[in-house]
Amino acid sequence: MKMKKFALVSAFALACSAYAQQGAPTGAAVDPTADEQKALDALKGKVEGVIAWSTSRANSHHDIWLMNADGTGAHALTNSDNVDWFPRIAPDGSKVLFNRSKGGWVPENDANYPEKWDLWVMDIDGSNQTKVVENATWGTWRPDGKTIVFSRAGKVFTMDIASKAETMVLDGEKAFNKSGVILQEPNMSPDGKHLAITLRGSMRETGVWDLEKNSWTKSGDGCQIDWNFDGSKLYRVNPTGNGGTAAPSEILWFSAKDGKQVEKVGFFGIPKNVRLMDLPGRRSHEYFPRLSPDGKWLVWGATDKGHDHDMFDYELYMWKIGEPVETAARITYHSGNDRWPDIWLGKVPETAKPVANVAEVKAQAAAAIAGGASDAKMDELIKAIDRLTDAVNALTRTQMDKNMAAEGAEHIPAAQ
Ligand SMILES: [Ca+2]
Ligand SMILES: [Ca+2]
Repeated sequence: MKMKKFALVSAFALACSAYAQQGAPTGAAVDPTADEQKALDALKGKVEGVIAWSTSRANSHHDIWLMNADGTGAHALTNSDNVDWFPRIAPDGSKVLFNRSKGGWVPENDANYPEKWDLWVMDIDGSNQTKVVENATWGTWRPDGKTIVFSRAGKVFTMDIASKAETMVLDGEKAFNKSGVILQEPNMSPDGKHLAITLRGSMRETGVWDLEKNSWTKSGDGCQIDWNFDGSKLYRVNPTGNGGTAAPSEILWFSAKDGKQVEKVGFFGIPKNVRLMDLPGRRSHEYFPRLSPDGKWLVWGATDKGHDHDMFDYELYMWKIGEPVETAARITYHSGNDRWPDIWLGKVPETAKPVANVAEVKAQAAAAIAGGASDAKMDELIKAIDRLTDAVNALTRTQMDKNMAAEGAEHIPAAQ
């Protein structure tokens, strides 16, 4: 009897833990504090562009969403049972490349298993979702917008999108003469000569691989190492600084010369000039740093508690580099998971202007009427309704054209 009870309890525990792993919390919208609202208001009109990111707010399996770079106009681009994340906006702003799980819930911890993921591309309005690479993760664009770079566990490839021709550019096990090396988030320098890589698996560090000299320059610990727009800077997450309730975390940046990091982080600590962002206060567990294409803005995600990239309540921030830290504006207000922002500056191509989702606007309107809403939310709502009205007008015009054509077709024979 005891054994039976034990087996039952074990089965229940197993079922619970399996259930707990099936997705991220969807959470609920929250209001800005007075200080947050002030920083958000100050951001308005200062930056034109869009931010794509991955969120669980409407779907525990994460969709890709898009918003204006000042935090307004947030709306979903994807809506699938698969996990969609790591969006990267094309250099011309017309498309988004992203990771999609092959089936249902797959945690970000499994990014090192390429057999669980494919790379997809869609237009910036969410249309034309197309699979571009099988069994791959960490897809990024080359500056020409015609080639992508991606990872398959221990190997890095480039692929010409038109011909689908793949070229292996780095084999981690051979390069480091070590089995089980994982090449995570390989970011190619703008000149194509270097790869900034986060090593995982049997090695654990960040650094730069020189593709011509076949040599490695270690950056340090941490993860998510990447280049600025002209390759003159490297930036990454480091396990130091304030950290919310989880491990310490801050964003560092370094000068880069010939692909090599100039300032060193080590025994003597961290030079002051390489500290880029370490928010004061609780929400300081920073990850997913991304510099804008002009190098002037930093967007990132941070939690005030917990660490898991795809489960905890990360919120996104925008900051104009060099301005006082108080001007860092929180641009998402939702207790669901918000991760991996990418920023593109400019005016989104007119033909691909995002249209608000009807159900989303309806829900927002109902919530605003029921509970009152902040000015920022009302602004967002009004803009969403405007976009919806435009879309309905366009549809009505199309239908009127069709009706007139149909009537014309009937009237012509009648008049004869
Ligand atoms: Ca921090
Ligand atoms: Ca959040």
